Amino acid sequence: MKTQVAIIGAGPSGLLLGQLLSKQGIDNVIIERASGDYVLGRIRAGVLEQGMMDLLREAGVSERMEQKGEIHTGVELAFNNKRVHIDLATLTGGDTVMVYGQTEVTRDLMQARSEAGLTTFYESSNVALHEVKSQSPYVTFEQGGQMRRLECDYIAGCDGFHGVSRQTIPESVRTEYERVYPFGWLGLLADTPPVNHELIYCKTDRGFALASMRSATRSRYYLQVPLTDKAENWSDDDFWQELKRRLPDEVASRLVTGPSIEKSIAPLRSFVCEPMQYGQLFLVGDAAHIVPPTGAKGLNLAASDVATLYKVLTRVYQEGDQECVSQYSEICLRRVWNGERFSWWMTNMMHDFGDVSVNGADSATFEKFMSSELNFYTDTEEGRRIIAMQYVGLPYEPLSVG
Ligand code: FAS
Ligand code: PHB
Repeated sequence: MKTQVAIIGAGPSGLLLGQLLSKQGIDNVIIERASGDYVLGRIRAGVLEQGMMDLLREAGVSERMEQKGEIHTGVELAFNNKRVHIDLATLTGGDTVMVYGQTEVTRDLMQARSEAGLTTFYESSNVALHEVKSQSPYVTFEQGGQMRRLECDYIAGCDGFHGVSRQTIPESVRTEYERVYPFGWLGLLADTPPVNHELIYCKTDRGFALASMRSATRSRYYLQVPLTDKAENWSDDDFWQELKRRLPDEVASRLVTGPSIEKSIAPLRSFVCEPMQYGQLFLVGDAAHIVPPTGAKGLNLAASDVATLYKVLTRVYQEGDQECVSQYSEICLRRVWNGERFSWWMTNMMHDFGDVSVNGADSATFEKFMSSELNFYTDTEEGRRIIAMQYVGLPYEPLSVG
């Protein structure tokens, strides 16, 4: 078998890249470890930046997003018994975010790929990347009990944090940067009306909480929990009671509770692998970087990587420009590190680090620093503008002129 671009992973990165390349006539095949249903069953991101909305429109898969997604012009931070509204649209000159779940984005992309008759090998095992430094790399994998070999020009490693692609870059070449946080997020999905029309990020002395949503009838909530916690240790009622303790009183008083349809704990980590390319292999999205979800950046940074790789490969195949290939990693990392810093900063400001010392400061001292930071950036319009600019997403980086 041969294709132009082999894509490892059918999460949002792989599917979006495949769709964009296909619209430019660039042949691609996706190799995915799990089943399509399993991929759809993962409940993850909920907020899309302007750049991702535009990319989904360019990919021709935005119809349901336009119908079912909700434009949000603001977001709230609640702390020290006050609620601060960050007016995203006013502070950024009109930029907004879209609330539309990653599951729906994945569903739209899967449907478009299937309708276009593009090849996706689900439930593939023993995926291995070969000769990535040569001009003729290839991928081997097992599918339906048969070993397969896919010849290609380039490989896009869109296989997430636990994938095989990053491991294909020799350790001597890779530099990995990491911060693991001493807590996780317990997420709950319920078919109940959201408690508020905008997202509320809550900092309390009991820990962080986030009130989000998927639609007017489906809510998504998160609680900061210790790393030792397990989702099965939390009954729905325990979750709702604790959420009420962390929401602002007026908001908690109107919380509609109901049975959970999903409950899971996600660990929080900041992680970046440099470089994001090696020979004909490009790392995309979570395969290269992870952020704590406090800044709603994970899925959105994956999208900006996809945009850059799509532009590079389109230039290669349509203009024969090989020069731009070497720009990929540097261009992606400039925006990735901005997203990493914002997510780390929001996590430090909004969470309770308990008695864990941070950056050499004991927890009480660190807490004082962070409270001052939160007040400084929310008390002034300039400070709120800095938060708003990052939250809606910084502009995508252009390729330098070839
Ligand atoms: P993904 O991990 O989504 O997809 C990788 C794909 O590759 C998967 O389908 C996997 O099965 C496949 N794969 C793995 N190894 C393979 C192999 N060897 N061969 C073939 N295929 C392989 N982001 C936010 O913005 N907000 C959130 O609230 C949020 N919550 C999250 C909660 C959790 C539990 C996790 C893990 C992440 C969360 N994220 C969130 C981040 C998340 O949305 C990612 O940024 C997004 O899924 C990135 O998409 P991909 O890069 O496609 O990686
Ligand atoms: C979500 O709705 O899942 C969500 C929204 C914003 C975040 C994190 C998660 O920052």
